Amino acid sequence: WCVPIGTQCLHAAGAALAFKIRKEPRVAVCTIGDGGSSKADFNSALNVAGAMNLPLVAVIVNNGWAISVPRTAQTGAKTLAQKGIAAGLECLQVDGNDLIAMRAAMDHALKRARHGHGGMVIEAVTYRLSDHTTADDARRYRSEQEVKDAWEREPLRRMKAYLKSLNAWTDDEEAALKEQCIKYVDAEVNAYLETRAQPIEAMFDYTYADLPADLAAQRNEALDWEKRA
Ligand SMILES: Cc1ncc(C[n+]2csc(CCOP(=O)(O)OP(=O)(O)O)c2C)c(N)n1
Ligand SMILES: [Mg+2]
Repeated sequence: WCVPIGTQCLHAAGAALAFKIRKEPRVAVCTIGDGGSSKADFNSALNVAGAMNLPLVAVIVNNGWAISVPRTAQTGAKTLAQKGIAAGLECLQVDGNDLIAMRAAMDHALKRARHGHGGMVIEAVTYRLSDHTTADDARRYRSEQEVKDAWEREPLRRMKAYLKSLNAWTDDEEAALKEQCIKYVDAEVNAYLETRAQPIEAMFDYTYADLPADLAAQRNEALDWEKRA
């Protein structure tokens, strides 16, 4: 999980290369946003996956927006899936709000890659229903209507309607599941809130086997500062 967008694709390509060298029947999967698919790192990862026939599956979560930049301003490419063509990868654009279609696409991609037939790019077409972050206010750059329309295609609602049409899901089951989810989330949140604060030197302690001299000096300074505080 990386904050610098795109680098995870290179890590995934590296992992895929390791699987190949070790002859392990494993596949590296990375996900990236529509915005991230414009980054050099993403394209480099696809290139090496094609050149070395690596078991890499790149899933582009095309939710229509990269913070305030719309998909239309992101690239001149007609689809994001086609970005894999130049790299020699198989590419597929899927309705990302259709759980069953996504599952089928991933099964296909994983099977191919696991059997040595190479990497694949899957573009999942979906929509970002919320703000990008709590620091964002999406009302400044997109219409309420657009968001309202997207809610009609919201994947969980769609799945629920489908299951109900098959008599495979009831309101009671839904209520029970929601209660179970709320309990689970509350327990995790409470466990997090009870996490002890790390000691000040922790920020120096887990990156280097041998701390470089300048950081060692800063570590001492931090400890002195804490003693004085
Ligand atoms: C290299 C880099 N540049 C800029 C940012 C700031 N940033 C964080 S999220 C984001 C937009 C990402 O959009 P997208 O790839 O479509 O992903 P989404 O959030 O929509 O899933 C940007 C520009 C970053 N984290 N890393
Ligand atoms: Mg996006």
